[in-house]
Amino acid sequence: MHKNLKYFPGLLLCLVMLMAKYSCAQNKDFPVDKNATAETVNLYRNLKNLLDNAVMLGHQDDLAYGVNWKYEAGRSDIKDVTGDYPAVAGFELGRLELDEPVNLDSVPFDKMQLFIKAAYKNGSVITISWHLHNPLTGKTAWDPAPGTVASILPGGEKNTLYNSWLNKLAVFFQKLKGDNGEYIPVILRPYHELNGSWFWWGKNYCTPAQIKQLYQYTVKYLRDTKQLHHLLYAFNTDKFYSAGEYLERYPGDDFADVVGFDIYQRSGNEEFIQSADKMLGMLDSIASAHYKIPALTEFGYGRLPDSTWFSKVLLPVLKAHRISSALAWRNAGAKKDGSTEFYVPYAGHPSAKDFIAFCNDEKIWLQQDAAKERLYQKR
Ligand code: BMA
Repeated sequence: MHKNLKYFPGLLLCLVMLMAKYSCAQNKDFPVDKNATAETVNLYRNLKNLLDNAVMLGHQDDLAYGVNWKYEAGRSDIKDVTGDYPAVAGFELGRLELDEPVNLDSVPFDKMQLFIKAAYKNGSVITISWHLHNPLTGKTAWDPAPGTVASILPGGEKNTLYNSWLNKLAVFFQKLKGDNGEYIPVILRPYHELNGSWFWWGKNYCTPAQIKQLYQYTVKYLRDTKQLHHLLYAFNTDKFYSAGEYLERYPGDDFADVVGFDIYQRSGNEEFIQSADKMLGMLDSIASAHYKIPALTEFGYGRLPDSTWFSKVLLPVLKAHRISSALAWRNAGAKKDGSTEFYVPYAGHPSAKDFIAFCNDEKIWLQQDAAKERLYQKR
């Protein structure tokens, strides 16, 4: 053997280790779409880098309507109260799959396009949920017919129908462009609250393997078949009690950029503080271990019965953890069924003053704070 050859196996091993380290570092620093647009990669990296500094406050349908108003240009309940818009704008695509002009909460899809463009232009983050109809029964997302998930997977009787629904989503996403023709990045959070059992994709109606396959299939279809490269993907459960439960239906690190959960207060403050604190702690550990962005993907205390809830209950728990954003659910106001729904105060509400104090905390960011960071640009 040539005397130098004896070093060859060692050198080879070093090379393989270096390559593995490099590719791992790249994966940690890159969204699951390796062809993501520059703005999408920048958003992903900036959100990660800001984890120690900020919790971006979000609100579902913020620009569309609030309590006692609908579609008034530039209006927002959060802006009415604080003078600024939220840093995260949440929207919902349910019924786009049915070719309807308005979503399940009566927001016209053409108006939604304009709201998204306005929020992006002002520096906010866009996130979109999808309460899609049940493709097997033709009823709503809340029709939990067993076998629905299996029916839309490849080989299932509704797979072609499901693909046609994804095609419609793709058309909507392709129309989202900024002033320079760049695609507007969107954090899509399909199949949310999947450890609950109220939607047809819930845990009592499909196996972990089936929902993981569906999640992976959906990402691959939008990313690879439809060639959409401006989407980040958020995986999110409802309330959970252990990391094992959280990860039971997780599609894997190659299919999620954001990890989150939804939480609503339904009883006392102490109970909420304890469970939110525990879940945020577990989420932070999971996100760190998997190199993902942790987010509170939905939260709320319906109709705000406690006028100091934001500063006394929510703020301390949020500040105790690393959490990229927190999205308050929608201010629907009076609904057709006679109920009233809202999660952030509107002008004149008894919680308004406390909400201003909450938003004034240096860790809670609204749109102007987010805009200063130029989230879509390279830092
Ligand atoms: C629920 C409620 C419903 C709404 C649905 C989808 O939490 O707000 O009124 O239709 O979300 O947005």
